Amino acid sequence: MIVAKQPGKTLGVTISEFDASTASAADFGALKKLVYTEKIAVLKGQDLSPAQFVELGRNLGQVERYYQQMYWHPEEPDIFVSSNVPRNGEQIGVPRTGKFWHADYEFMPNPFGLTLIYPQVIPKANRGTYFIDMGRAYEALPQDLKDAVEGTLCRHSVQRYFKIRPTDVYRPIVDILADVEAETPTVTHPTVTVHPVTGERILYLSEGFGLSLADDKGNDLDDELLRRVLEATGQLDETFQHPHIHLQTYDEGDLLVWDNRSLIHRALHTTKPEPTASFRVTVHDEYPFYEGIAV
Ligand code: 7UC
Ligand code: FE
Repeated sequence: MIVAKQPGKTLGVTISEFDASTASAADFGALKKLVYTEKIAVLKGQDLSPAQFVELGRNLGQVERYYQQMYWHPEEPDIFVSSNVPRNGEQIGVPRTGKFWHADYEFMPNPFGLTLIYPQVIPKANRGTYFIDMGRAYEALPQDLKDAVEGTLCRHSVQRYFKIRPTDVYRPIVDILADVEAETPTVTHPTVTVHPVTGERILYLSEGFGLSLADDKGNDLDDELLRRVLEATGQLDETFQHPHIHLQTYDEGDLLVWDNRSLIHRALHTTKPEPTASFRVTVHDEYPFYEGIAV
């Protein structure tokens, strides 16, 4: 495997000549190490079937299947499908996913450490993923904000971005919200987590799933603090020019593996819906999601 920096980018490396079918355990270990330190690894020139993509995930750890069936690939349920391209005239997966700042499974009690994205249909314009490294964003916080979030907790829920299903039509929205809270109750994680491999301190919150901050006893903190932290990290910049924001674009054959502990991301979808489809596999590696997590 040949590793190179991404020209003009402060985040991520490209890896050429990584063949998942012949890679050794040591190769998969080396790939994971790069993901922890460089945050994004772009495997170039991949040509994998859905089953081979899942197999690649299994070689990195325990694959986590998405909790909602409507996202599943029809033949490989361990693949989450984001697509607006019908297959045999039918929708597969869900269109326009992830168009908001978030970490994957941030609203779950035990999120996974690794996300793999394998774009299948890449539109010509305006398709990519924005990322913010929340380790660096924490490092860059003004001292008063660092002090203000120290020892606090953040509550997370999928409620604002839960996708209405065909079976939800004509149901009262309050009933749908109650179901969401019953199925995926609001979770609490430390606002500042520690990466189990790199030891970095990470601001673990997002505009999409972060609901509120609380002190260590669970008392609500002023919403203004959450807003200031979101702003300082670049998540409120709708022009996407904030220095913390990295845009990852895709070439045919790219397969991304990223550090879901320290990166938040946001899909860039075309305003005019060009055909676009991507497959996702998510993996628990051998480390806890953050130091001290109760699982
Ligand atoms: O449809 C979506 O945007 C999916 C989102 C609510 N969850 C992705 C995840 O892994 O947290
Ligand atoms: Fe996502």
